[in-house]
Amino acid sequence: MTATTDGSTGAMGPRAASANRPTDTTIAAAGDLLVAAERATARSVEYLLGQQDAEGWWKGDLATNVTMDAEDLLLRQFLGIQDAGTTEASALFIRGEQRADGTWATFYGGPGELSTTIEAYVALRLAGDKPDEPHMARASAWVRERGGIAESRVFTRIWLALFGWWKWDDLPVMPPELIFFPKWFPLNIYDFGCWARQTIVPLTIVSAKRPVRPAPFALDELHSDVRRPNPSKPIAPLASWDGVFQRLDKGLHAYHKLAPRSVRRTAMNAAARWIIERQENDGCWGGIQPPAVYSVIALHLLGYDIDHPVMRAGLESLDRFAVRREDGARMIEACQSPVWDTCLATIALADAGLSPDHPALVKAADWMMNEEIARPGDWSVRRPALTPGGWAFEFHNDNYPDIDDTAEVILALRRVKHPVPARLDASVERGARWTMGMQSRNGAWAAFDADNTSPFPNRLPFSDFGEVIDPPSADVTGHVVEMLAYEGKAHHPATRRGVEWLLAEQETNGAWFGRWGVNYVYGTGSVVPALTAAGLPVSHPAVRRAVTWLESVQNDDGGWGEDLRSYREEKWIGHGASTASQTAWALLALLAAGEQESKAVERGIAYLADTQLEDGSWDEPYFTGTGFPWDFSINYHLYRQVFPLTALGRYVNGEPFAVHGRKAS
Ligand code: R04
Repeated sequence: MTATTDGSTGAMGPRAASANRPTDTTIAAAGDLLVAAERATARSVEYLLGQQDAEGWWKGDLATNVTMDAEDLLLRQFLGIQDAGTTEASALFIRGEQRADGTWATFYGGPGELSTTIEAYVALRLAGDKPDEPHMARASAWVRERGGIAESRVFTRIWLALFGWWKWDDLPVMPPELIFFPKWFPLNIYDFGCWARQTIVPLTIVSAKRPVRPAPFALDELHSDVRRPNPSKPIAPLASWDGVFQRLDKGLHAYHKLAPRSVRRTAMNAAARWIIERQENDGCWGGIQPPAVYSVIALHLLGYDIDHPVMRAGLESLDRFAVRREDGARMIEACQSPVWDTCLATIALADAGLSPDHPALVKAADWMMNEEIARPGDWSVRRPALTPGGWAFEFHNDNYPDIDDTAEVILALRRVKHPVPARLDASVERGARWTMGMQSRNGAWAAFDADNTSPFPNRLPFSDFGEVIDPPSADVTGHVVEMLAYEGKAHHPATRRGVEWLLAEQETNGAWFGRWGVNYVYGTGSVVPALTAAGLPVSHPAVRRAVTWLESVQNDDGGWGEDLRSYREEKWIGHGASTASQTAWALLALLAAGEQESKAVERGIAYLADTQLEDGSWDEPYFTGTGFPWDFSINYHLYRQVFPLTALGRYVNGEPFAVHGRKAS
């Protein structure tokens, strides 16, 4: 159905004047689907070109959940730098995200979530909302019903402990001496995924200092009547991993009291040095908000005044995570996505038929080439001999280039005819070589590191939220295999091992898991184009099974949608309300599988054409990006534009390398 949320008519000009006609009778049955697809493509190209920054990049908002905004206010409160305007603008955003039942969710349409609701509630109290106001009372009643603060995640209880609302002794201990563990020792910081590592190192300082700032109010209303003496699980037997790690935590609590002062001081200084060495040119850490927030707190606890250059730059970088909405609300981004958005937009525009030497594409290529990372980073710990090369996701994150961005930037650069081809070639070749060097032992690729697969970080009582390691995933491996194939390396042993890993990783239903996008539709949309690019015939059983699965989960409206609950409940796998980005991912797989003439593709293309808005864009309230499966979800505001355009472009113009010719392998 054509149902546009802004009340505009559909995309099809006069023929779409009545907004509620079924797709089949509007476009496909009329036999002008190709014309409709071409028109939708042209409008989308115009829209996307209009979104490019003068410097050549694209960046859509990256929306997550209100813990970002709440923690921003808690940080300001902790440092004593709150200001009324900022507080009210954040409160406005947080209030606007509250659900009817008084709770906050972590994604659009999702269920109330305890830790998120607690943090949002506390932030609103900091902003002056009173506990007996109806919206606050509803929230606190729900929190109490769910067991109160005691049942919330470790991060939430750390924030509360900073103000005396929770006891430091009732939190897992993470000692700063961790920084001394050599890189071969279990639980050394390089065993953690880079995001967890950057969060944990500053938190070890906080955990050792155990600061308590006076709370501006009590929080009795968030404690449940059924208070449990010890919020942690009952003690597990010593012979189990849980038992071992519980006793380790007990030992660390004892050590916290006994740790020799000089050892502690040396450890905290080493941790501080580790943090400061990793501060980026823009003052941020890792381009993501949580490590930046905890780093600022940790350095502050070690005596860095808020006027110290390191602190100033850090706090200013945090200000740049704020996006102003039209209504004055202030939304904090967890992260900013310019490199990722730019490579995806470049691919989309090129596939849509924009000339490879179009100024917008050349400008984008120039910008991307200037973003190439030329120095070692944390990844070098596991791959010390590997030459740098590659890209990060954000504006400034030189210490953490990632494999996913590098693969997609290379695919994007190859679509552009640059006036200095040798420069582009050199950049691409460094990136491809780096990517090959980052292959994990099992033949697949992860996002940031090689062989980051230790089972121990997940066992810590500290690790009750999100992912703490970075093992290889099908979606990233798909992007890498696709890139290597287009680089003429389809028969290289590294690529073959990647393909073998992907084939072994296919689920029995025919899909692949989506680690960084929701969910099996994303994984499958990434892997199928990779397999066919690498030379698998479209008749290969793995490709056929994927096609069958995608066709089996297509919605009646012609689109595809997969609910975030698919990370939790099997019945949601492949199912959910249709969205533009997920429909596009399914189409990318089907088109790569040679299904352009199929009913499924035609209905999917018609869905995209029919749901396009007047200005050439699509709407998408649903979150289709994944930070951590289930725990942290992302609404990438540009996904709804770039992926539909890529799908439409490939439908209209054919597969990209059927057009430009594949490099000889
Ligand atoms: C889509 C593929 C590119 N790449 C993934 C990048 C995602 C960018 O967005 C985020 C990345 C993040 N990391 N860690 C966090 C995070 C948030 C993002 C994070 C979130 C919460 C907490 C700690 C860290 F929005 Br608490 C890597 C592969």
